[in-house]
Amino acid sequence: MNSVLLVSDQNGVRTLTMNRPDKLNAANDELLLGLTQALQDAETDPSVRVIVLTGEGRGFCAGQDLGDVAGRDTTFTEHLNHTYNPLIRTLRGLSKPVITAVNGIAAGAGASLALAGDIRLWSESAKFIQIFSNIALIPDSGSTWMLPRLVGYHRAFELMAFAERVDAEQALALGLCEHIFSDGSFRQDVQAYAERLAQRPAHALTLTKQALNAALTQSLSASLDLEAELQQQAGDHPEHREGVSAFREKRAANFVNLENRLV
Ligand code: T3D
Repeated sequence: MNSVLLVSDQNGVRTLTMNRPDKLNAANDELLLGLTQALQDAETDPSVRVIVLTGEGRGFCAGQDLGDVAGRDTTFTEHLNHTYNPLIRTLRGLSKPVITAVNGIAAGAGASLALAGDIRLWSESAKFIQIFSNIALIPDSGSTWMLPRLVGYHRAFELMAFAERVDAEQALALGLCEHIFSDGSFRQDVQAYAERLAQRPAHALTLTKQALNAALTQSLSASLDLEAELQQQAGDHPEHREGVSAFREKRAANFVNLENRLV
């Protein structure tokens, strides 16, 4: 059977590949619910240190499968609450770093997904379209929250109103992605980047995510308090001892399987 979601593991990196290439990986319920479950599975699997989300073929994800909407017996609100919203909440709530590897066109809710990673890596031919207004819907799956925080209210509104096509160079300039890799070596470059991230101190990165996410909605004073609390948790962790020992011994720190090596 041809699965709508492919799952593979390599060197601490779990790659989830949306696999409906004939439809540019447009999302049906099977894909949305399966992806949410796969993210939860990755979170609880101790062998996974970094998660990569990408698409098969020339698309990353073209948003909602419009072929599925006609015969649907749920309202838009029910559908979002059942599928996209749990997916975005799960993705953004993961303690592990998520890389969205945008291999091709990201449209509609697919553009929201592209933004939702902790790190966004794009291929040189990837495109981003807040396409919802072309079918007279509003941006969803977190785009109204994420995009204005990245580009400001006014640019976000313009991108949404005209369903403007954003290419990789523009995306880099706008802060929608961190790096652009060549089309020809995209998968290998993403894997190499993800493996480098997987070598970093996982516990400290989890706490860093927690502090950054809280900072998006709280005061400086509240962030200072949270930093003081989380820094204690980081400082008490074996990763910190390994980092300091490595510095003193003038060697590279090894944060992987630390607990196993200490017992
Ligand atoms: O609960 C709810 O339902 C609300 C949630 C909404 C979330 C949303 O995401 S709303 C937005 C839905 N998405 C779209 O409106 C995008 C529709 N697609 C397009 O406008 C274009 O396909 C693209 C601009 C993304 C890419 O254009 P292009 O020229 O590169 O490719 P294409 O030829 O249009 O698409 C290739 C195939 O994929 C084609 O199939 P065919 O003709 O070869 O058999 C096309 O129909 C199919 N496809 C692309 N996007 C979708 C799709 N099929 C179903 N649903 C799609 N979204």
